[in-house]
Amino acid sequence: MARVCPALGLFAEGPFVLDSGPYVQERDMPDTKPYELDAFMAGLEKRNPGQPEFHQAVREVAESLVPYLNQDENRVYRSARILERMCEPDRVISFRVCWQDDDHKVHINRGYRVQFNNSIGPYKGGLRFHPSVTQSVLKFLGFEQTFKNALTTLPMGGGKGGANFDPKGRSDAEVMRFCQAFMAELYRHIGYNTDIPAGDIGVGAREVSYMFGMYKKLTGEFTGTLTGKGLSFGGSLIRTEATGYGSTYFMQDMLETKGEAIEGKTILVSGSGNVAQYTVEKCNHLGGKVVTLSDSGGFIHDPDGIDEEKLAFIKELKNVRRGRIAEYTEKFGGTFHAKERPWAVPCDLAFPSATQNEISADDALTLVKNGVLGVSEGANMPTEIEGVHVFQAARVLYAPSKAANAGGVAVSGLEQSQNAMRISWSEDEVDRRLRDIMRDIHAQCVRHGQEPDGHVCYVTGANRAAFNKVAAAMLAYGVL
Ligand code: NDP
Ligand code: 2IT
Repeated sequence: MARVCPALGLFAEGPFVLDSGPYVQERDMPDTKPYELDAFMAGLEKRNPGQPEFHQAVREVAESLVPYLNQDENRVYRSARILERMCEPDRVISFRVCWQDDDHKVHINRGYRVQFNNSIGPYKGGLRFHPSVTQSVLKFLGFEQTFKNALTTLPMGGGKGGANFDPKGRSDAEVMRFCQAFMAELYRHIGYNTDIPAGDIGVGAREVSYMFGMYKKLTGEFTGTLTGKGLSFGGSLIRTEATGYGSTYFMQDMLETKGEAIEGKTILVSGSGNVAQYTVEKCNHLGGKVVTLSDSGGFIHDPDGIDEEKLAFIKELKNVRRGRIAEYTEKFGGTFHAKERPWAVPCDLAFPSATQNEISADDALTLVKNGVLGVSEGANMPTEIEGVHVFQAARVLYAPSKAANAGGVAVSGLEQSQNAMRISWSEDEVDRRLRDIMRDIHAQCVRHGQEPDGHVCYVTGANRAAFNKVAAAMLAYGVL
């Protein structure tokens, strides 16, 4: 009887024993037909009609995994249909959110929580409030989150949620009423051992605080069920900074493999929210020069660089006054490019940090033509799949979002640990742990993504490393 080790390869005889007991024998692997990518995707698209973002996220993963799973030593995964199971969320919860605006007008939004996969820990992932939120968007985000969270080395499953609510132009009181109405339904589905939401686009400290307050009131319990909380009620130092810092740390690690550094580099950042702001801050600390930022109205280009003083203005503009990026040029000069993205500005490094599909294949070609060295994705899935192929073909140091932006959820995991222990770590302690986690994710990508000639495909590396971890747990549980 051949024994099969999913992560380590095929052994000579005897059943393969996972860490804790269950084993898989040849007779239990009846169905080991190799995958064919297009047929696999056609099936997925048929089962999930009208969900293009979800299709795109699965395709990017399947491109890395199909050749891997078709290796003979990995037939145990094929037989157990782990990939198919990973593409089906555990459940999708959808609910009505009713609230009144300041003029007493009644509004109805749709709220969701996609609990994607809890094989290696409770569901964990952010909430997005944006008019573009659909089930497809949240399924793509929940699917990605499962892989991302596995890479962090922390025990977190994948989930995502949100609503098609547009916070733009809404008063604090309206945002508060929306958050409370949203939580009045969501609270029954979450908990510190089941599902732990956090922020994402349109959900920052203000919204997490309103939601946490409502959760606490409804349950009568003070637990760490949301992360990204305020520092006086269980939040972690460095959580606000973590995604931007983490994506910059990842770029540092990629550059180091080529004997390069961030110092002296010209850098494009898109977005101007949480992730973008702290990417600029860390790049500045490391001696880089960031020359762009953007919002949905367009981008600003400041060839002199967005230094600390200018960044302080951006933080006040975006986090307090909630104004438009165009205002930057009125104060500091430079140019504003309405309805454009920054990718045609010549640069060494790019940090897309706004939203999905903000880099097309043409944008990627322009970046490559201009000699871009590295791309680190602060946003989730900011590059269209054809753009990913451009970066891969040009052998750019290209970090896909599930590796590059995992620092945010990693520090959320550290916030949960601190809440469970009822202690608070210092800024240095959390930042040191974040740095170590990002280094570890980089090492996992190298281990699983290095090609025979030494080139590292971070897409392959991230997808295979994360798959191995989640798949081992799913295999151990049997057919569920
Ligand atoms: P914020 O809400 O703080 O900022 C979002 C920024 O992106 C704003 O500048 C916004 O501009 C811009 N943006 C949003 N949607 C669009 C759009 N459709 N077109 C153009 N610009 C757009 O969100 P975050 O900074 O938290 O999130 C940014 C990205 O990072 C997202 O992809 C998110 O999923 C990802 N991410 C966030 C993490 C976190 O910890 N916050 C962790 C990991 C990933 P405008 O104000 O005009 O809408
Ligand atoms: O996409 C992401 O990883 C986040 N929005 C952060 C999730 C979290 O739970 O901190």
